[in-house]
Amino acid sequence: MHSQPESVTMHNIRSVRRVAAIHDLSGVGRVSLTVVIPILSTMGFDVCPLPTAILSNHTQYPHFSFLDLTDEMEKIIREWERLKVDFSAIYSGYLGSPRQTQIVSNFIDRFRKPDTLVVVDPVLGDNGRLYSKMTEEMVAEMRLLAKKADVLTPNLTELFALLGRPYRSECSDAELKDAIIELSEGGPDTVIITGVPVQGQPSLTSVIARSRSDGRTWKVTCQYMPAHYPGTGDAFTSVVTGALLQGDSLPIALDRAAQFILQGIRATFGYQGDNREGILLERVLPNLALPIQSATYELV
Ligand code: PXL
Repeated sequence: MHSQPESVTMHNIRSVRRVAAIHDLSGVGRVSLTVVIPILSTMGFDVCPLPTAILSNHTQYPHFSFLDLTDEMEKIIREWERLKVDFSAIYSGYLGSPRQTQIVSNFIDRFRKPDTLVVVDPVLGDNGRLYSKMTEEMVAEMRLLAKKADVLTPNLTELFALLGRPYRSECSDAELKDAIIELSEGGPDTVIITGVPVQGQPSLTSVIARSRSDGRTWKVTCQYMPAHYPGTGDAFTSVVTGALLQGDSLPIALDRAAQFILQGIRATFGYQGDNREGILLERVLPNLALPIQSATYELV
């Protein structure tokens, strides 16, 4: 009889690297795992989902079913430890309960190796408001988890929530640079703020990012389309994660992600549809295999 190998890593040539993806599974609305898995698979990674909750649809709809998987996560992690699975990246997003932040934090402690990329998307809210299931307790817990990240990707709403300050949509680049420096103190090396309006230019939007170890602050600007699609933050951070794993520099990773989101929004915007269903990801996924042709990044 052929016995099962104790370890799934020992005797394999690991030409495809693994990413642990810690997000919810929402059946309708193209957010979290239904966005993260296709993007990172297309970019060449083996995505291992550690689901945080199962929902009928995301929480920007007025009603939804919600199965909290907090207890199951601990069982899954225990089995992954027995299998000695190794991950090139650990990437967390929407969490289903405050206790899950501690579970993810312990997971990072147990599975992180010197070259593991830890990406935390502190999914809490958008447009100045927390999502319907999010509480102040979750914000406080997320603040602790954020410290474990190599790369943290808040939108403006999440940035101010993590800093414990009132939301403002109008901020100068210098103010955001200071906010990033504050957030990354004793925490993430790289902070990427998404969805930053460009002051005085309503047709543009931007991303501001800084790496503490590198000391430079980058700004990527692209056209703003006047529509809100859920899941674009998940798509953005997924592309950044894939690009960094592929060896891109931070500004090129930002440009690839920003351009991909704009392509997705453009593919969708021309139709009269329900924006809550997100961008037509299926139409633009193949673009991820194309090399980047131009970049907009600048130093600020
Ligand atoms: O894209 C963020 C997100 C992820 N997961 C769930 C959500 C949302 C945003 O609304 O509701 C369940």
